[in-house]
Amino acid sequence: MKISEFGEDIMKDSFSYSLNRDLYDSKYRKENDVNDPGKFAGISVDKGSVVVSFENASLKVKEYEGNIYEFTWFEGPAMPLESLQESEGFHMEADRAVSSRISISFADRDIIVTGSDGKEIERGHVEVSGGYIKHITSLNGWDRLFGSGERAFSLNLRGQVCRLWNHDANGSYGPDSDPLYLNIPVILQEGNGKFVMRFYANAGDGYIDAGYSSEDHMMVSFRSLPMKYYIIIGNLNDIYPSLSRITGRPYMPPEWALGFQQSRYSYMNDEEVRRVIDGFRKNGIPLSALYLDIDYMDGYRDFTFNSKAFPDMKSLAAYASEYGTHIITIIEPGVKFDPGYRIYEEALKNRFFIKYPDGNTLYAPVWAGMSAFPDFSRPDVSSWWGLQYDYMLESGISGFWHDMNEPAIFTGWGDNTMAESAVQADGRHGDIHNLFGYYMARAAFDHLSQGSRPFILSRSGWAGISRYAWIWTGDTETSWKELKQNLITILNLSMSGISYTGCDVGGFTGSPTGDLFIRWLQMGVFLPLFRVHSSKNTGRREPWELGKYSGVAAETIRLRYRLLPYIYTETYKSHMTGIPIVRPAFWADPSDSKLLDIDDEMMFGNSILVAPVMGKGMNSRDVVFPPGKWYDFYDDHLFSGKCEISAGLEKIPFFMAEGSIIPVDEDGKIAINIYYSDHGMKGEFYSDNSGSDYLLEEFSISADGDMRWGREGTYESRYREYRFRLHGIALSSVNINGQEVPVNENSFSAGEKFESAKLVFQK
Ligand code: MIG
Repeated sequence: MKISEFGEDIMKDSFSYSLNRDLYDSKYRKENDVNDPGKFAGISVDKGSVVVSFENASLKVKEYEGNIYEFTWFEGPAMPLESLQESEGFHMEADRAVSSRISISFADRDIIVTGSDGKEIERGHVEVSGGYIKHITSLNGWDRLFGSGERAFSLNLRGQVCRLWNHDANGSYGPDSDPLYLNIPVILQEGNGKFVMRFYANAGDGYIDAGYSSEDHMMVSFRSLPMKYYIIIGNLNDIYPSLSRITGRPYMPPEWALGFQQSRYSYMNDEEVRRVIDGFRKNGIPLSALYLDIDYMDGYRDFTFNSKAFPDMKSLAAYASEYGTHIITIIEPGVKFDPGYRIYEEALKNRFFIKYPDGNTLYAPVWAGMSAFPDFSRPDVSSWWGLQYDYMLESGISGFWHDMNEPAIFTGWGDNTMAESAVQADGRHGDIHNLFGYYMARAAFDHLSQGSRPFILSRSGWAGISRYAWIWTGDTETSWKELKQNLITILNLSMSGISYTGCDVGGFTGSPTGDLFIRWLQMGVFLPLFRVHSSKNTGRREPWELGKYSGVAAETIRLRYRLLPYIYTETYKSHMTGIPIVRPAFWADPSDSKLLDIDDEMMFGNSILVAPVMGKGMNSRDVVFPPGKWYDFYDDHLFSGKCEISAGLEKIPFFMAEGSIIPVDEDGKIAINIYYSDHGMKGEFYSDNSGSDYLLEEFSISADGDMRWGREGTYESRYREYRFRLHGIALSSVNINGQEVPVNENSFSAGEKFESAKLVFQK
């Protein structure tokens, strides 16, 4: 946002805030009081933990269940992490500390971590220099690096410098912009198909220098403490569950959140919202959520409605809900300075706002003008904040969109966020800056989850944000380049352990051409968050406003709803395991080196490979397939290796892995799609009552047709009749409990659930 776009008051406020910030930050500058660890003094084991002593430091290494190793050099502000289960631990063997899976030794200046196979996992040291405390580890020439949160870089981050400082991109960004809204100190290192993950439990300012300054080193530096990191080893399917043991597992969202969501900055009033909902209804396009951006508020005051534009929110929400549409409102972290405004008065009286070190409340301009910011790191402030959502719920609002929570501040010059010297309960703002949005999401979640499952969409966050909220990639440009970039950015968010991700379909800032919009929408079908959003002064993007592209847009959105049973099942699996829903193609087989650099394909859950078309006028593209055979969704054509796939505008190249079983909604009926493989087939279908009553159905079929249908839980799904559809092989007959059942169009139906069946294939 350019400052000149605001009125004079905000300009004045921006300058006065910037001045204050600079005065406080220089007066209360923080001297880094950490010394370099200095000379090595010895290594020993104390109650199973390794202690490596240095002149000025003592490193403690603990082993936890899940192949997790915690390295603590210096403690600092508390981080929101789970408590871990200690495992057997270490003992000394000569000059090495040894556990059942790794050993730790010291040589030259480095701590060396070696696997039980004798291979080196890490070689590195910690040093303090230039005001930063740094962890420096060796890289091999071929190592790749992934993760680090929201990054507008290449998929492999090797050679980049990534700043860890949550930052508002100010209205628009494209490739290479850094830092962005959501930084995560998680980095996945790959070498020869083997992985090491590092997670730095630090929420202050820092950098991941991914082999930029020194080609054969990675350097992770922070300006503040703690210097504490976790190393996780194993394969990808073990590493992500372990990461989520530390940072918390993704929560289980409501099913509607996975439907199509329409947004715009802004739907201005009651009438416009009704018109949009009517449009979806008339065109027979489902709509799960509609967003109200900042203009719904009374003068940008949180938890208020502009009563002229929205005189009766309750009846509007009821109207939307008849069509299955949930209304979501934006919420800002800044509370307007406005004597007489209840929220402001309460927070002021209770001393809930963040202050400068001298005790003065920190005021800074945002949309509402001068505002103060609740200290969400405090439990009492968070509970009070959570209660404010009740008024919104009572008004019929069912989800919340946390914007500007880096926090973003309008400044005259300098960094567009909160003064580093500001004081929060958990520490100096600068030292826990990257947790601001995370704590705001936690405050809302903790209250809202006492009712039904919450939906919170947050722009900022930190490691483990999916336990509370969804995220999107913010204000991305409208361009083909940025469409491609969004996929890469989301893949690196996944590799940072984030499950619920998405982007503004069509880009935030411009008016996409019809084909760009359709291609973006098609990619959106395969992102957890499927949401169209755009800035002011952009062309309309409701599906019926797209002229000759309207039909394809409607079909694309309907496709998402067909896939919902599969998507919900994959969401449940992610919730249970911590494994992200969207994954890079190499997830399917990291030992296949040709997959490691593929940045224009993705796995959507376990069974679907997607190769979005992301170029102007493109009607086909090359697809590199992970090992095994892949079924074309549209015609069951089998692919493997590398193939050119034709894809006119109405077609999305996406493929089902052989051997998978995929539940799909067919006009309100459930179809269990079985993709034949001579290694056997299996898959799941999860459904629930939006609460704790659930049903997890597990299907498995051997290559010669012995079928089992297992179930866990008691939920009676809304689907009565199940249709089983065979792909890739002709079905001759089916026998359930000694009875022959009819086969037609290579499928059979079951009105009642069975335990086992015999399928006879025509091989
Ligand atoms: O300063 O609320 O990223 O999605 O439409 C811009 C207005 C504030 C930024 C968000 C964008 C939203 C916009 N907001």
